[in-house]
Formats: sequence, C-alpha cells, structure tokens
Amino acid sequence: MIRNFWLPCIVVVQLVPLLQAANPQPNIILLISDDQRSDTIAALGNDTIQTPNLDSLVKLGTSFTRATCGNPLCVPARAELLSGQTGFRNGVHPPNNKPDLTHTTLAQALTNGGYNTYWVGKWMIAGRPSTRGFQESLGLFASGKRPAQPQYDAAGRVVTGYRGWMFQTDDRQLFPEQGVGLTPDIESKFADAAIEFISRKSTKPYFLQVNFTAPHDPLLNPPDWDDTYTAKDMPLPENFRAKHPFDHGNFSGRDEMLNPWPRKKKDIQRDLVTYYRVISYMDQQIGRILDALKQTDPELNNTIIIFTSDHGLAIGSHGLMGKQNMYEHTIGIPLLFTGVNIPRGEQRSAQCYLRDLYPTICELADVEVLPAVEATSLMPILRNELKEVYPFIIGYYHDQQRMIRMQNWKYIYYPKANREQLFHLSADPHEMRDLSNSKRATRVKEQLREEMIVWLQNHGDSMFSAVNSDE
Ligand SMILES: [Ca+2]
Repeated sequence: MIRNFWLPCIVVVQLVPLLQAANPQPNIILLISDDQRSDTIAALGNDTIQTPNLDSLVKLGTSFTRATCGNPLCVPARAELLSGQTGFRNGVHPPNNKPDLTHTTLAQALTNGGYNTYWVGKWMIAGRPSTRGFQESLGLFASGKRPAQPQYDAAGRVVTGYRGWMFQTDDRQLFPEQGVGLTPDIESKFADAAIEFISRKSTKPYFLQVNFTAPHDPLLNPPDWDDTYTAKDMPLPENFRAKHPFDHGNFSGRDEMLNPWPRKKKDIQRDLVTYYRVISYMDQQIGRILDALKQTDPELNNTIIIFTSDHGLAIGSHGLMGKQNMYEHTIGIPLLFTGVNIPRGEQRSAQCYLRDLYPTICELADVEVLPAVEATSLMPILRNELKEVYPFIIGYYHDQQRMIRMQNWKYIYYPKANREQLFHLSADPHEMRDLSNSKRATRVKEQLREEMIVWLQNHGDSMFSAVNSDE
C-alpha cells in the first residue's frame, strides 16, 4: 500500500537518513505572505484564527519559532532573501532602494544549478523577475497606474497601500481588467498561477516562489469569510497600547496613519477581524495549491514546501500599526518546512533570518552557494546537528533603529530619537518592561550594545563605520 504523506504517520520507520533525499534535486515551493505576524497560525498557539492548511504544514513538518527578518520592510526584506545578503551589502537599505545584485541571486543560482525557476505574485524589487533570474512568471503583480478615483478598504478608509498595482507580464503588458490594486479574491489568482506551474510536466526540477499579498493592507473582506471572526470576540494583543512612548522613527509613516492616535481598542479589533479573514482566505488558497501538489506528488517524495512571511506587523501592539520596528511581533516571521525527509511535527528555536533561506534552499537543491552570500544554511538546524547557527541576531530599520537579540535579551537603539530599550524576553515576552535605565542591567546593556556595534561595523553599516573612523 502506498502511504499518503498527508495521512497521520502512525509508524515511523526511517529508511533513509533525514534530509538526504533519494532525488538530490527535489522540487521546492516557497510560499511567502506579506506582513503576517508569526503568532497567526492556529497550530502554533493562536486559539482564534483558522489556518487548517498551515496547521497541516506545521504538523507534517518542522517549524522555526524564533525566525526573524533583519530589516522589517517589504522591499529590503525581499531583497535580502533574493541576495542572501544584508541590505548594507546588497544596496537595499533605505533611503537607498537600488539593489546591487551583480552577484548571483537565489533564482540565478537555482537556474544555473539545473532548475526551472518560476515566479508568482507580488514583485517589488527594482528590475523584473526575468532580470533577477526567474525564467518565467505567471500571476505577476506589480506597480501599474494609480486609479483616478480613491478606493476604500473594509473599514471605509481611503486605500493607500498597493495603489494602482496590476497583474502584468514580465515585459510590462498590463491587465487592469483583472483589478487595480488589491481585490478581495486576489490570493486565489496567485493560487491559480501556482497550480498551473505545479501541473506542468518537465524532466527538470522546479523552484516555485509564490508571493501572496495577504495580509498586507488595504484589508478587504475576502469571499466566504464575511461571517468569520467578530470584533467583540477578537483578543487584543497582550501588548496593545494606545500610544508608543516616543517617536520610534516612523510616526508619520503610511502604515502608522491607518488609525488615529491614541489607538482605540475597537479600531484594532475591527482591523484584526479583517486581517485574520485575509489570512484564513490565503490559507484556503494554500490548501488549493497543496491539493494540486497531491495530484503530482501525493507522498511528497520529491517536494519541499517552505512557508514564511517577509516580516510581521504591529497592528495595535506597542501603540503601533505598521512594521518598521524591532519588536517581536514585527521582526518575527513564521517559518515552516515540510516535505521529503523534513522531520515531522518538530520545532526549532534557533535564531535565524529570512535571508538564510537562500543558502538553505541551495543546499536542499544541491546547488553551490557563492562566497558573496552572507547568510547561513539552516540545514544543520533542521538535521538537529546544531541548536544555533548564530550567537545573536541583528535588526535595523533605516537610520532610525538598530537591535540585537542575544539569548533572552534584546537591546534596541534609536539613534535619531536618542533612546534605548532593553527587554528580558523570557520574563517579559511581550516587551512591556524597558530595563534600559535599570542599574542592575547596565553591564548587560553595555555588552549587547558593544556586540551590536561590532557586528554592524563589520557588515558595512555606515552609521557605525563613521563612529569607528572617528575613534
Ligand atoms: Ca511586507
């Protein structure tokens, strides 16, 4: 009898070593959501949201619980993934968003390594999928032409996100008839395109990157989810606050203007309802993609599925609405691996970055990683050979924020605001007690700050290179 991968595994007989696939080049499907907090998957502890398909990936695969995005903003985050480098090196660090991707991108590496490379959905990096190494695009969604009339989201606000974006071809033939800006059912169109790629027959393996727009604003009610979740029952984030204690460097940012200050609980609950509906709808579309995959590879003998997001979102936490901050809700990303020889039902607490997917995917694909890649393969973590690949992780936003997270400590430095924060995460996981002025924590703070500055100097952060040259 053929065992279906998707059925619960009752008897585990390990016939081959973990993560040594019979086929050295499995198909790889990378699913990326947009602005999705890592605490919005039911199987990882959210009792309110419905995500049955992501839950199945959790149950049948390995979840990373402390994965982060180094630079929590759409374009820089995605450039780090594409290049395997920090924004200081690949050139996409605000205010400069001009990538220097002269070394091999992930897609180019995989194409050179024998893969068909396919792109679906949101494209936001300078250039086109074809100029960054992807051989073919379907359901390509990118900036187009702004509409003459304002559009409105589910809460009645004028739309400011994804204004004028359209489906298009790689050579910029626009399809405004398929919708201008986000539409309620847009995730189904990305799934349609992904299914078309998955259903193709080829003698070569494929790498398929599917870039959803969910749950980025504007938040629109998706089909068939209108009755799900109610505002009065929606739990507020533990660290909901009406105001942030100081300007963290983005008070006038577009996302922060989505709700007035001070933040009102009812506004946040209303937005969380739609945010959750959009995630559940995306989850449903991921289910369609997984169903299509069952037709071509029912046992997942030859496929790896990776799910992640470009970064998280505050949406009421700490008095903030947007990304562009260093708190856990925003630097944290979901990161799930499922498929051939991936350990089932396991979790990893290793600290890591979104950009680590570059060398990880290359290793899964048996493709060479060039030395210019700064990121680290997570395969030793997946194999359970190592508990950590980094002693700490570093975050950065514009010239406004720098952060280090080491063990249970997090230190955030706000150069423009001339502020610091220090949190002890195991005692204070929601980052509500700033210990930066605590005398008992002075040595901890100083050590974290020193480690952070050395790392930033070594990685080309001009803010600290300037400090260094003055010394
Ligand atoms: Ca994003």
